[in-house]
Amino acid sequence: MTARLGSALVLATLPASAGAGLQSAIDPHSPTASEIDAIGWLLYWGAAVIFVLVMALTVYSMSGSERAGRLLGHRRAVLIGGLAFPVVLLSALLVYTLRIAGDIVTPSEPPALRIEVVGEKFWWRVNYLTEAGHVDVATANEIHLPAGRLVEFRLRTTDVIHSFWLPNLAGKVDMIPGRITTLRIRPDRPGVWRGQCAEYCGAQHANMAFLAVVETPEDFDAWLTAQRQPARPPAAYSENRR
Ligand SMILES: [Cu+2]
Repeated sequence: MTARLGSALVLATLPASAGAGLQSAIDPHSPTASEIDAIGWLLYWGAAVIFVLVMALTVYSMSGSERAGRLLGHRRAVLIGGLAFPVVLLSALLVYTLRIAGDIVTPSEPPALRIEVVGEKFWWRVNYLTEAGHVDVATANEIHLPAGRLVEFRLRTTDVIHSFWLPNLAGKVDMIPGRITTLRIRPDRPGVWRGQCAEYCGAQHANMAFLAVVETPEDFDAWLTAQRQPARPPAAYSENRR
């Protein structure tokens, strides 16, 4: 019990920077991920304040003081604390989160690039699309993105439900058989982040991970051009054939 309380206290005092990492929702690197991060911290601190308040009132109610009994046992206290307060607070939170969800889903401008990601058992097929929607270049388990550019992901699956989750850059979006879901991401700077399938999809689900490599737009264009070239056999292979 003491150990659990100790680790809870350590968690509570961690600075926000402690979450910095390869795969972390509290180390956001896109406007969308920053908004989700802000909702997370608001809920975390809001819940912490309400918890402390409720515990303080509980202790006060058990103190045996007559005044506490009069105040907390009054009908008005029950109506305000038990009904009005949660209704007002939860309604405000609903409006706030719906507004952010609207910002995330509604495109503010046309995307600079469209990428189709197909969930397969148990890997990720990544198709870079031309303006006409044809496959330009395809990769597996690695997604290259240009920093500062808005990218639209078209997410689909060929088998079961998977969930595309790249926490440093966006929230998770399900890939549902027979449907195409979309997600828009504007990575803020070059870097490498890790994503994974967030919906149990079978025995190898835990191995269904990918890397997102965010590069400067120039490096990204060079990478895309190189990918369009026919694959060359490795040097060792050509030597063996000689
Ligand atoms: Cu999966």
